[in-house]
Amino acid sequence: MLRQAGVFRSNQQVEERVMDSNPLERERGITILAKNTAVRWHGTKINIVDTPGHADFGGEVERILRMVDGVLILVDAAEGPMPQTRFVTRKALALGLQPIVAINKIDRADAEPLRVHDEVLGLFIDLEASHQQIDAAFLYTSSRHGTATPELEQPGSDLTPLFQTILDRVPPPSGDPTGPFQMLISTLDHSPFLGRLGIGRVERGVAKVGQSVAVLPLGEPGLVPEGEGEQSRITRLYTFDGLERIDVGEVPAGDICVVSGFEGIEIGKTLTDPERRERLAGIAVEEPTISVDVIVNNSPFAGREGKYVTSRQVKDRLYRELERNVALKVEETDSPDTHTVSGRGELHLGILMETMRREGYEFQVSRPRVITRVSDTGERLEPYEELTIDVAEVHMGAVMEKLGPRRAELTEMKNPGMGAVRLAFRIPSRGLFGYRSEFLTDTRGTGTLHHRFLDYGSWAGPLAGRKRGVLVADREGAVVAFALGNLQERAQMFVTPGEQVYEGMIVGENSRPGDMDVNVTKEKKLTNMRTTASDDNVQLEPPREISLEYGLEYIEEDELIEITPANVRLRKRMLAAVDRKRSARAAARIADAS
Ligand SMILES: Nc1nc2c(ncn2[C@@H]2O[C@H](COP(=O)(O)OP(=O)(O)OP(=O)(O)O)[C@@H](O)[C@H]2O)c(=O)[nH]1
Ligand SMILES: [Mg+2]
Repeated sequence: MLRQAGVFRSNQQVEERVMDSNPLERERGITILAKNTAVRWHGTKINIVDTPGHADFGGEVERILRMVDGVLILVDAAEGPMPQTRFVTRKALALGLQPIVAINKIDRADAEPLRVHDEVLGLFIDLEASHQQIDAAFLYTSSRHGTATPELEQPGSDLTPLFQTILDRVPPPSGDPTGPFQMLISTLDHSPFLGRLGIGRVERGVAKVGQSVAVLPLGEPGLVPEGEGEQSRITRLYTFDGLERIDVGEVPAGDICVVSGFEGIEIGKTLTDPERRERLAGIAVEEPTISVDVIVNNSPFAGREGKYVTSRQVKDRLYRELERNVALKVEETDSPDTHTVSGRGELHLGILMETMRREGYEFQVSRPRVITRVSDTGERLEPYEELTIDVAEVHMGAVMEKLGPRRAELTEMKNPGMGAVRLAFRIPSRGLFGYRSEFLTDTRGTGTLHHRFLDYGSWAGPLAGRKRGVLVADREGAVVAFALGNLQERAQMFVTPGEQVYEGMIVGENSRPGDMDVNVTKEKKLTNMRTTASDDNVQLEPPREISLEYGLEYIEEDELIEITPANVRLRKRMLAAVDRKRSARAAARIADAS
């Protein structure tokens, strides 16, 4: 759309997914933050907000939906609507927005656009779309080839049908440009020169540089008494144009703009004419589903690799994140070194941690806990996810056997042939903790697994946890190949020779239940006689890579992830082996007594 609307010069080299500008977005190939752009088509300006599709970033979608008058829903012509499509579509339909459906990637060899068309209609009906919404325009597109068509029999030659459908179907903004100024802030940004910036749509009147404006505090919609909130002047205004921001003098109702001049601006706040202090409804964001504790790093290696390590620094950073990450929550705990951070899923929290680590922060994280709710009838509820698994048929038995005790329910099974199956389950989020590593072992690393938040359902009762124990280093030192060579027969190692470890650090996975303290720094005894040269040449299996998100899914309650700019380590909360033994004995005594 950017290209065909003339945003780029004809010979300009443009990278793919040009709006996914943040480094983590480029690395992972997913959109994380919602972003604005705008194109012109035959004299009409079309503001476009690109949002993430993944349900974990649902807060990004919720906060921008108030800026738009319609939605373009992109569905893959082979995969059909995914669980995350359901989430964002439900949000948009509930706000009464008129959808346009683009069934994209029709160039794929395995595309089945007609089947997907039916699936999308089914989804709309399921989500209780209005008659008008069900009557949505459907287009078949290939963004790779830059084509759109309303009829599959007549292949499109460009995106004209898409632009035309947007002009025909999306109503122009309804705000009255002659009324008193009013605007809702949907996004925050920051400029080194101008400080805090607010992004949103002018709902009424005109925003003008130099104009005096009231920033109303958050609260119920309606008139706000004099004296509440702050008053300040608009110092700069920008509108969107392609990938640029254009410095302008004024912005009329209906257009989306960036304003500067207000330090107290927050997402969901209303800016108004000081003479007409009328607050708009704020931005409704769903509650988080999982929490972790973020703890100051107190491992023996604390402070070695990070720039920001103190409790104050970590706390300030977490609170700063709240300003723009609207679905996140941060709470204090009894300990000043620990904050509870809650979000929409492991990916939501994982991305925050990955970002902090790249900025130079060092900290520790606990095992995630699900956030339970109570239903209207007083029943305890917990979050459920949709789990999609692709495996070879031969591994299906192992997968089913493990997922049963984790309370997964098979919802769909497809057999596209060639010995592979696709399985879909509904499973409590808790049931997934620790499953990924088992899955990889059971499928010899050949299976793929995806999961997404679905909804809240009945509490599933006690669930099985991680099946295997871990290997724990029993002393500090550098890892030696010889020691790994001896251990790898009964374990999958996480460390490589030369790496520094400390007592209480997790260095591998036991092939059986139960933890084991091991010495990974043990050198081979030196003898006078060398028997064979091969003794020094141990063949090591490659270690398991421990990523941050892997760690979140893997660890148990008595373990932590230590996150630094250079490393992700797993550790026991209690580092000294003697302490762990004593506490295990005490726990056993209590269990015996009861
Ligand atoms: N074959 C084919 N591939 C496409 C087409 N459009 C996009 N892709 C590919 O699909 C992949 C995902 O594209 P994205 O633009 O990141 O998808 P998205 O929906 O924005 O993803 P999220 O923002 O993470 O939800 C990329 O590798 C694209 O190259 C198409 O028309 N045909
Ligand atoms: Mg995207």
